[in-house]
Amino acid sequence: MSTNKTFTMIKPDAVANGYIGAILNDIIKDGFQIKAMKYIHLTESEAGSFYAIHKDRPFYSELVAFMTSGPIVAAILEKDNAVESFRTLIGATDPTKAAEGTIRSKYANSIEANAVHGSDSDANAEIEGNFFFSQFERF
Ligand code: DGI
Repeated sequence: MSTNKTFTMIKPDAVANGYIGAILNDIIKDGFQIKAMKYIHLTESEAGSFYAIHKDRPFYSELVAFMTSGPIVAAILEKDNAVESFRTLIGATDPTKAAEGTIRSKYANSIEANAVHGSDSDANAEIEGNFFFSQFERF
């Protein structure tokens, strides 16, 4: 994956609250193109592997439980400067600290149930996109 790609998930809270359409609309209106997308319910093992980087943090088991509590939408997105641009669009991890108008400020409930994931580096965008999608699932 080149540097104009990022990876996102619409998390179980936002899916359960009916925000899939609104969030995708915000993403597309901001100039991102969807290169791959799927609607899935992660297993504990899949969520545990995806968040393995956080396995020593105190909230790891709660995070895995939350991410397996319902279906998610996973997607690869393309735009110039995608990683940074998407982090700006979603806002801070804690929605009470997220700038007004950002996706997390509009749709998130808490620091854990924070509506969306966005890769934090080009290297992680590639790893995360490869975790979910084969080459035949990309456009
Ligand atoms: O890159 P981010 O998703 O903005 O944030 P991160 O990489 O620091 O953390 C990954 C996810 O872990 C985050 O989206 C929600 C969860 N998380 C982060 N900090 C906390 C947390 N969950 C709980 N319960 N408490 C935290 O302090």
